[in-house]
Amino acid sequence: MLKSLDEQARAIMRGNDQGTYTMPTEGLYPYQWNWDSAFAAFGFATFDLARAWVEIETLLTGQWENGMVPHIIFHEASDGYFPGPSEWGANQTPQTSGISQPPVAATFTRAIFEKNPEAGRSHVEGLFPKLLAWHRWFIDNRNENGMIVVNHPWESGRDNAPDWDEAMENVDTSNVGEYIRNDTSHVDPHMRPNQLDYDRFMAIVYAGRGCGWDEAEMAKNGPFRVADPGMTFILLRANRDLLALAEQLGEPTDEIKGWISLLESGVQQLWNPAIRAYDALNIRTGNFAGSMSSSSFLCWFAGIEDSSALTEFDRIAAVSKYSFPSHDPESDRFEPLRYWRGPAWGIINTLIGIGLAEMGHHKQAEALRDDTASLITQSGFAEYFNPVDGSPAGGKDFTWTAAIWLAWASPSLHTKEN
Ligand code: 2M8
Repeated sequence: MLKSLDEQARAIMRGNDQGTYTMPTEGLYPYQWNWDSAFAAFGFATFDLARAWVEIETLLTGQWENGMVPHIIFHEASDGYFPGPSEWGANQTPQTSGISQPPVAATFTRAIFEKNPEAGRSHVEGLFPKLLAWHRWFIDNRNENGMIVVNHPWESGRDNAPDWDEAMENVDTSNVGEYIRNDTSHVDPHMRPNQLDYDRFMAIVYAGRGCGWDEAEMAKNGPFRVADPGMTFILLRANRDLLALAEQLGEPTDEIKGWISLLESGVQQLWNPAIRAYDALNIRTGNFAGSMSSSSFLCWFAGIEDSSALTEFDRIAAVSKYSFPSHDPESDRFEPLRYWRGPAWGIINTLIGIGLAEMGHHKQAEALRDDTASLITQSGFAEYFNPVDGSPAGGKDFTWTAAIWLAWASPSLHTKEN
C-alpha cells in the first residue's frame, strides 16, 4: 500500500535523524543547521514531543560564550560539505561556523511548550537563559538603531537573495584561493548560487576567521553588513515568544519588552517607499537593495500590520501559480529555479502563513497553505520549488519541508484523519 504523505514526512524526519539532531538532507547538508533544527523540532512535536525537545537542546550545545548560536554545528566529521570546520576556524567545541542564523528557536520552543506545558516546563527552564543570551547577543552586536544586520548572506538563511547584490559587489575576493565546492556535485548548478557568489561568500568567511570572529571588528571593518528585514522581523517575533515564556516562568520581562519596542520602531526604517516593501539596507553605503523578497512579508509574523504590504502580497500571489516566490516574479532579477532568487520555500510560506492568520488575513493564509500542500503533494518533500510550474528543486527528502508539512501544511491537521 502507498504510504500517506504524513507517513512519508515522518519517515523522512526519522531517516535524517542522527539521534540528537537532524540533518537537513543527506549528502548536501550533513550537519546540524540552526533554523533547520528549530523547524525540525516543530515537526517532531507532532509525533514525538520528547524528540522535539532534544533537537532544540542539542542546537543550544553549540552556543558560544558570548551567546551566539552558530548557523552550523559540525558534530561529526564529514568531507561532503564545503566550507567545513577548518575554513571557519572558529575554535569551538563542538566545532561550529562563525555566524548565526534566523532565531526561530524561541518561537518553536513556545509552540512545543504549549502542546504540553507540564512535560515542557523543565525543558523550557533549561532553554530560557540560553535563548535569552542569544537574543541579547543580537541586540548587543547586530543591532543598528533597531534594525538587525547580517554579517554574511548565509546568516540570513536566504543565501543568494537579490537583497545582497549591491553589498556583495563591494566584497573583495583577492584573499580567496582555489577551493572545491561540493554543493554543485549534489544539485544541478542552475539551482545553486553562482561561482562569483561563492567566491564572495568565502571572502567574508576568511575575513571573519582572520579577525577571530571579533564582533566589534566585523561591525567596524567587516566586508559585509546589511540590515535584513527577515532577521529583524524574525527576532521581533521571537522576542514576543520569549516574553510569553518569561511570563510563564516568572522571569523578569523588562529587558525583553525593551527589545520589542526597539525593533518595532527600528524595522520601520526598512520600509522602502520606492518599492512599497520592507527592504534590505546596506549599512556601509546607506543604500536600499530595491529588492522585494519574501522576507518583506514576514511583517505579520512579527505582529506588524501593513496594508501596502498586503496589496503587494495579493499582486504577487495573483501572478504566481504557486505561492510564495522568494523574489518578486515581476522583477527582472527573478529566477524561478535559482535558490533564494525566485523559488518558493515551504518554511517561509509557513512563517508568512502563521503571521497572516494571526493578523486576521485568513483568505491569504489559507491560499498559501493550499499552495504549499499542492507543491508537496505534486513534487514531494523537496528543499524548494519552482513557483511557475511547481517542479521540485534542490535537495530531496528534506527535513524542514517534511516538518512544515506535519506541523502546518498537511490537510490532515484540519480533517483530523491522521
Ligand atoms: C542553505 O544554506 C547553506 C549555508 O548555510 C548552503 O547553501 O550551504 C540555506 O537555504 C539555509 O537557509 C539553510 O539553513 C541551509 C540548510 O538547509 O541551506
